[in-house]
This record gives sequence, structure tokens and C-alpha cells, in this order.
Amino acid sequence: MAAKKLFSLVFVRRDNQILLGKKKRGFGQGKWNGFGGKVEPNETPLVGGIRELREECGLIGTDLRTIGLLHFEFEGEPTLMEVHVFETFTFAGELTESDEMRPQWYDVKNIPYDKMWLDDIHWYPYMLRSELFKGYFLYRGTDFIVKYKIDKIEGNELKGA
Ligand code: 6OG
Repeated sequence: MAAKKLFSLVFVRRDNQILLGKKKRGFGQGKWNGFGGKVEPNETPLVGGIRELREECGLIGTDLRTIGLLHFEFEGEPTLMEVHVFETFTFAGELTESDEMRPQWYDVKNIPYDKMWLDDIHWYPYMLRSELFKGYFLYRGTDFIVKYKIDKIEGNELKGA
């Protein structure tokens, strides 16, 4: 079985807006995304998500809940990425730009899909309808999706995720 790498991805919400960050360096540079990163060995995805959110944009998420689970595979690479997706409608702290991310609020009707990972347009609609989801994407390089599957799921399917 392929080795699995754990990531968290956090979306801060308020009214009809969603907070995205433009990645300034590293994997996914130039793309708008939620905040997150690799889960450290001593962390749960939730704890990692709270840490990354604070590190990358200064906000402290106060009510993160799991809303989805994404698996990414890249052709020719042995590692499967498992991304735990969270949202929080409440937060504390002050929004600040970091070395890694330039944060910006977007209206949910105005999400810049053309400047994001290609998978996002397939699963954001689930998130924006408040439906829990599970997705799998096989990429060839970073600009082509070979195949994907996305399903609406029940809450108990995310238990322990
Ligand atoms: P660092 O490598 O910066 O964490 N991530 C992806 N997000 C989306 N929407 N699509 C993808 O398609 C992604 N691959 C990775 C997981 C990278 C952050 O980016 C997310 C992490 O939150 C392939 O530590």
C-alpha cells in the first residue's frame, strides 16, 4: 500500500464570505487555497489545522469542524495525500499576511477557481451547500486531472477522520 501523508486544510467563514490565502512559496505557489499544511507526528489533523491557520494568517479558529476528506494521488509518486478539510464560522485574533500566505476574503459567489487547484471547483460546491464530502483525485503533473470521484457523505463516515 502507498504511504499516506496527512494534511489539514482550514476554511474560515463569515456571512457570505470565505477566507482564502494566496500561497507565496512552495507546493501550490501562486494558487488561492484554504490554510493548512502537513500534520506533525504528534498532532491530530484538527490540532495541526488550528496551528497552521494561526501561523499562516494570524487567526485562531474557535469552532473547527470536519467537513470533508480528500485524497490526492500524483501519477508516478508513491505517496497518497490525505487532506482533512475543516471550516470554522468563529475565530479570534487579527488577520495578518505571513511569509507563506496572503489572505483575502472572497464572496462565495466570486471564488477565483481559475487561480486555484483544479480539484477545487469540484468539491467547493459541496462545502458551500454545507454537505459533507469525500473525494479522490488522480493528477498527472499539477495541471491535469486524470480521474476523480466525489461523494456526499454522512457525518458518521467522517468519525475518526
Ligand atoms: P504545505 O505543503 O504547504 O501544505 N493541498 C491541496 N489543496 C487543494 N485544494 N488541492 C490540492 O490538489 C492540494 N494539495 C495539497 C493541503 C499544502 C496545503 O495545500 C493543500 C495543505 O493544506 C492537489 O505544507
